[in-house]
Amino acid sequence: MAGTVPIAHSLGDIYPTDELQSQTERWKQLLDKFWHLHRHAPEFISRSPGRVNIIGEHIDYSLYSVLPMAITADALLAVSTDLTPTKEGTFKIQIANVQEQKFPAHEFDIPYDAVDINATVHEWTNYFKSGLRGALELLRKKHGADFKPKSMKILMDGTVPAGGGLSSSAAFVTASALAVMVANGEQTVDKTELTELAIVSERAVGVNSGGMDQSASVFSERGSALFVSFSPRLQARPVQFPKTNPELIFLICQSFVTSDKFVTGPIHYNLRVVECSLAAAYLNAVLNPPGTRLPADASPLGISLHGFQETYFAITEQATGQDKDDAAQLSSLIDLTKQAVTKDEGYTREEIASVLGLSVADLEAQFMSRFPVRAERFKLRQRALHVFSEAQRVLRFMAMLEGDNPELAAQIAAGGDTSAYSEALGALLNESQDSCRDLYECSCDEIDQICDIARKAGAVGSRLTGAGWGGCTVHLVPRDRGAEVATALGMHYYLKRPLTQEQQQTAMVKSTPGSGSAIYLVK
Ligand code: NG1
Ligand code: MG
Repeated sequence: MAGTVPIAHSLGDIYPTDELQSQTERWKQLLDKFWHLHRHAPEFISRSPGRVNIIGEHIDYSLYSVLPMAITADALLAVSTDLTPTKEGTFKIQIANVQEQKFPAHEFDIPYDAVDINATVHEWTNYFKSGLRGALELLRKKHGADFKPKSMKILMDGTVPAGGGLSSSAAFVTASALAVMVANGEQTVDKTELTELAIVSERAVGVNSGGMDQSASVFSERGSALFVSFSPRLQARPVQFPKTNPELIFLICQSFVTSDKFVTGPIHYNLRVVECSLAAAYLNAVLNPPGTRLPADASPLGISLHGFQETYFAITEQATGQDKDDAAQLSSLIDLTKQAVTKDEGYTREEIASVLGLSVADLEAQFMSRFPVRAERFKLRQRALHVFSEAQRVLRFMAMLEGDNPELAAQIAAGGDTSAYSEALGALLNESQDSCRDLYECSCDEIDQICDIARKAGAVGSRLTGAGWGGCTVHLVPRDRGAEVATALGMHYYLKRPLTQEQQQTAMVKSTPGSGSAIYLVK
């Protein structure tokens, strides 16, 4: 699904009808505030949404396909370009946030060719700068090394909660990169180029991320989930849910346990990325014939579990003449991992290094130097088993959405009850949650509790969404059970926590799939 970022002509192009009034009010406030700050209107607004992941958790950086959807919460950047002369060889960025207390305004004089980002301090404008840096690299590639970036005045308004698992970061980085492209005269912005540069850019903020969030933010279309694949290259296409009876809705519920990847990366997110790469290298060393090179593909660390799958089956299929489809390959990988990676307690650096034929220093340099990690043991068995089984669940979920299902079609046509189908979809989400909790260890007590409450009240599937260790949950709920689920969560979870009024209001949202990045030209 190639294409360019759309120009929105009205808010109705961006938001669903039931949100038009509140969004119109919000956009008006953004424009007013911009005027108040700069005494002129912005030229355009760059918009990118957050996302919720339906299924396929922690497998994007192993280059397996995932199924997220955009939500309506988003990052908006109101922008004008600025012709005021600047210091020789620099351009100026003036950036402010509508939440000025929480996110103070800044001014930067930036050399044409060096956007400096200090990833060791947690500063909100780093996300803008990382989008800026990525966009400038692309612009320089297009227009030559002596390209001079424009100065910009920016006012940001974000409604995706930060650290809440709905990918405020990808929304902000993507909207920033898009804003910089447009401010510098790009009439059209290619979606794939924008996504790829946002993926690489976000790593500059200190998180070794996969590519799901940025893809969902850029490519999503209203009313559809998005199937995103990363290998052999980034591809995204919209996917529809069948019209079940009762209809299915997504309920997105915050845990209000904040998990900040920037702070906990070395023991959580970045460590998992490293464990997956180590698992791929380990499997390669013990299962592939000596000398077989793993493809150094687009994985953040150059070696991915998906890359291992490809080499392993290329070799065995050549030897045996047997062809396996993806699902069968994944089943074999689960068996092979259980046989070949036996240590439940995990592997030390020394143990892994000796299997890979490396010194510990080389192992650390190769796998752990770009992003720091802290661990005595690396749980290769559990992480690989999660990834292979989760990749399989994505395939099963997709087959249920898109495969031939005459029985379901007949039930839908006859207006019959399709609960059995919905429950089977939900079961895959529940299995995903179990695997995240037990094998990947990225859930937490509060998330487990929320899932439990929701399921008992009628959700057919409940799981964490995004990185986990707190953050957000997603629930697949038959519409007629939505109120019950919300009431149960209110009573048994939210009322028991000291929440601010704002938190109470944003704790649960019913979400339909939203639209992706857009530019709105202010007349
Ligand atoms: P969150 O923390 O929800 O933004 C992260 C990664 C994704 C993916 C999920 C887990 C970033 C920007 N995003 O999402 O790429 O790996 O965790 O499935 O780091
Ligand atoms: Mg994020």
